[in-house]
Amino acid sequence: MKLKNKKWSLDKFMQIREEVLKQWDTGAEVDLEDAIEYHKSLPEQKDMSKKLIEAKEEKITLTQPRAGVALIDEHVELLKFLKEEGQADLLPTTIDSYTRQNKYQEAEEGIKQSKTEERSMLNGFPAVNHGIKGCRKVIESLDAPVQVRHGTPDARLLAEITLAGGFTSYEGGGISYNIPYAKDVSIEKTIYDWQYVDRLIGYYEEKGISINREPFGPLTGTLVPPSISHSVAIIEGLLAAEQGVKNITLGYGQCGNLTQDVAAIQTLEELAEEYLSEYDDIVLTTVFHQWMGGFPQDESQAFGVISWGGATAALAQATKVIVKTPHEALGVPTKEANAQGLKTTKQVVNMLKDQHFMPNGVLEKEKEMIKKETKEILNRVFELGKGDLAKGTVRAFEAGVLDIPFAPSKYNAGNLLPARDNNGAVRYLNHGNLPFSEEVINFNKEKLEERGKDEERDPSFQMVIDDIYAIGKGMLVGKPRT
Ligand code: 8ZB
Repeated sequence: MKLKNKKWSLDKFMQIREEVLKQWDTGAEVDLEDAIEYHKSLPEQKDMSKKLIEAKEEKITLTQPRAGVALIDEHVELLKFLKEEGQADLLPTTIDSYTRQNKYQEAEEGIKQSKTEERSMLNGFPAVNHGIKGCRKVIESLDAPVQVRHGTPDARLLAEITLAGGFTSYEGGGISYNIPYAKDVSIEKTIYDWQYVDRLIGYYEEKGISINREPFGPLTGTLVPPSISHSVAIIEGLLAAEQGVKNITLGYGQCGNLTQDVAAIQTLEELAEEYLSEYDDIVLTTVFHQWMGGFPQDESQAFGVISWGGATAALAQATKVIVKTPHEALGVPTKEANAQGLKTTKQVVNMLKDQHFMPNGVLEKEKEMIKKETKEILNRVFELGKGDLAKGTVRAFEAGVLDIPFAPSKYNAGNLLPARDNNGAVRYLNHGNLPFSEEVINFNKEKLEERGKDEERDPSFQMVIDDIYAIGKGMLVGKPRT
């Protein structure tokens, strides 16, 4: 395996870059020196890294939606509305599915059709096709930092164009944008391709431009135990830091139990600080994702789910919260529905900003177990790589030491079975090949037995199924009698 966790030389980066920029004709427009100058000319309020550092210092939780449409003017109008009407603190640009699969010809067709039909025929903004000029028009029209949000296994050209276009934050990673999104792309390839993205951002950083990087925390979004998503987030944070990235936001998707979710955000930051301490000048922040699983169709019920996510994010003191909309069960939301989700969240976050979740025995125990589980996983990953995290990650997926529930990728073992305990916290019903100690195994087992007793059934796969469908029925835990 030639993959290794070592900062790429500028020569190696520049050599591969030549090929990357040829993947679509807008690649030829990218000039790094011009891009650096452009970023230097942007006002401070468009700088994601700065905004996040301020929020972390002030201990406030910023709101951010998801949004993207096919055409530039309509996209600007949408984002302006979310900022003004929805009071969004940070803005996104969600990229369309063709671009995520590097199908730029199809994206071009989508742009043409959107113009004739006078409505968006793509489920996001095709940034590669719009090129640097198109991206800069978006950035210049808005008065907030804008992040690229996507789901792209090979996101190299997209990064070149959007960063040169003035975006100041880039989501994704070699694991988090592969295993939940692709069926047959190897983890070795995506880690390599994301080293390129991180090296590009490392280059900007060397020139004084700090681009924020955010691994995609929630993974498959349903019943992902915190120690799984923490392991992936910390690995991607470390791989990014090695390539010179400095401003890192690690994410976690709401599981639904308040204590577990607060413990998860706190341990994510504490663990990451520990693991990343070998790198200088890293700034770490956190992002809490409102409920990423199935949503109730009913809009009032959806607002309940959204509010609970907002409340948890605020009590956990996450640096930002990614907001859902009352249209979640239906597909891409209207701008009005998107603003409603934002305003609901802002209301709750504001009401809770002076309240903290007080440490208590239960929170401390939860934190202790998340840390233990995560460290047991990461220790084995390092061992498998003989100290090299990139190699270790590839081997860990082969061995099922890293395993993400409900993922489509054939490079994922898929042996894990998570289920909720009696309080709704996500536990390991079956830990597959995860390298857990007796203590961790027994802790999870006892928690699930407690639920089994209450429900007069043995913990089994039926619980997993019931839990997946519970929220659609208005519940968190899939209890048979409710
Ligand atoms: C992994 C992210 C899934 C979430 C939302 C989905 C879901 C996707 C768009 C969007 C607004 C878009 N999402 N594309 N929301 N505009 N173009 O991302 O609804 O919540």
